[in-house]
Amino acid sequence: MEAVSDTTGTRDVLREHRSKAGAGGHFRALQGKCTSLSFPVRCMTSMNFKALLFGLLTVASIGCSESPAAAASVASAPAAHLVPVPQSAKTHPGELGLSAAVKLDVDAAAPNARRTLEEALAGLGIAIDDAAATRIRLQLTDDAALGEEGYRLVVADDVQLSARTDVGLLHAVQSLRQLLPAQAQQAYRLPRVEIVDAPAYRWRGLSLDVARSFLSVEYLEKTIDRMAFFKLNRLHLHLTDDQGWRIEIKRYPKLVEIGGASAVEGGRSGWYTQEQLKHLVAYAQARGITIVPEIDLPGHVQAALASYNELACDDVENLSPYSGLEVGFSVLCLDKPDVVYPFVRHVLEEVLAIFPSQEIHVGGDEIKHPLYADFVARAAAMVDEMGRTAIVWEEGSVADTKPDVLLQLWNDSYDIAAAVEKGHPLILSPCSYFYIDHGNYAGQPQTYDWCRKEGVPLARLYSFDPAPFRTAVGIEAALWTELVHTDEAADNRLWPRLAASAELAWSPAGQRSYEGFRQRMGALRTHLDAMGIRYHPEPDLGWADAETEAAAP
Ligand code: TNX
Repeated sequence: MEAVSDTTGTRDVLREHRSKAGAGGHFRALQGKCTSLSFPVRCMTSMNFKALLFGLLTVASIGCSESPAAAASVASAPAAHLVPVPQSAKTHPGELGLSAAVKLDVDAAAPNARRTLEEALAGLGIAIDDAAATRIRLQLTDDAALGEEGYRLVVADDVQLSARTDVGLLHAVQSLRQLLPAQAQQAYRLPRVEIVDAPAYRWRGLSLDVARSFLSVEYLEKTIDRMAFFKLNRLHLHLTDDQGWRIEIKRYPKLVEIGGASAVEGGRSGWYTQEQLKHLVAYAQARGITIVPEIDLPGHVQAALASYNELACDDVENLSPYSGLEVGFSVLCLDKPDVVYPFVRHVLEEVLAIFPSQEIHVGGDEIKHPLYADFVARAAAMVDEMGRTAIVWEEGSVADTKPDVLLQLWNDSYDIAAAVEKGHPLILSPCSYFYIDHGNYAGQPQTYDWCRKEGVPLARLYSFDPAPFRTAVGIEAALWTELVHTDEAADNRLWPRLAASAELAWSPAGQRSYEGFRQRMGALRTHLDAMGIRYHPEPDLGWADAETEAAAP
């Protein structure tokens, strides 16, 4: 049973769960409350821009064009529609024509940028030919101002992309893709632009819950490609929960044999082999994305308890797999440290051997237990000893951890001030903006509304301001899958909202405006179509005509 709150809710839950105990059965009830109200949240009333939209869409020019004269003179030239909007962009008169072939000149130390560019050109039917008139140059430079991920993109008489790293060049290539059409054409026209760009935040993420309902490796690959197009760089996989355990742990094979075979009711079961996960890690890395694994502990562990009953406190056998929607009822038996901590260590050792990510998520949400803070401190210290840095959900701020432990904020009103004072970096996922299991519009079928009863429409998400969070490292949208059981439904919840989230994390506040985003994103629709995305038919972008079956689970 869940108490639905008003505009920006906290997750007040009375969770009741029935689990079988031997021949009989018992009930456990636990009252949890995600607490306290101190952080101010901007509650925008839902806006309706439909009437304005089509007029605005016709005014197609780059959001940050610097000179009015240049803007006027490029009126007939192709427009630069970029999402996220770059830090700075100057448009110049005229255009650069590209024909059937280009000459490539690529620094050997940028293999990922090269491959991405070659694939993009091949997709457009543009050949690579040393004798071609126009050159595209990818160059590593030592311009410290660009940072690790920044880049310059200049379209003049040829196309010059430069950056300090392969990742920076990858981002430059993605911008070039956005300047080009999505489909092959006879000839191409590029606007003459000079872009200097770098991200506002180093953490630009998506959290995907593959535990409630499984998502295939193929779907994750597609999602990685699409994320890269918008310069997102962290894919957080919520690999374990009550309803399923999705990561093979060789030392504990029953975790996937039993825990991988269940799912939320109506959802998909399944699990990933370690080989598949290593493949995904490499696939993502080649696209500038780090996969961040989460093993949710010490709660949300029914799938683990069902697999290895000795991890539970009760002297029971055959703890059953769980397929309901409740949360907060299962916990590792913290009164048996000799059982629990070796288990946690062994699991983490295998997880770390698969995922090179510096940050490793150990969960820590929605559990009340006298030994909770002790557990979080020990788990975070374990990760630290293994040379990595722990992430825990906001509740973990009660634990005595090193200040470099990252906290992931998810209740808008959680009192995080003391943790910020201690210096903890924050990943921002306040639910009334970034829980995209909530509706694209109020009342969307198969969506939650416990955090915000009007759902999380595109305009609402875009209105978030990360600036007040002094220690924020970035933003992460979260797609929980209790109610998302197909790839189509996942696409519908993710897009276009994930692109808005990418812009908030990448672009400086001074360049952002919802009107500008609507124009630029509206113009990228053909790219989303080309990528096969089953996006929400978002009226604010003029996409209401899009066919969708995705309201279904
Ligand atoms: C809260 S956010 C949860 C998840 C649910 C989600 C549903 C968090 C740390 N816990 O377990 O899936 O709400 O919106």
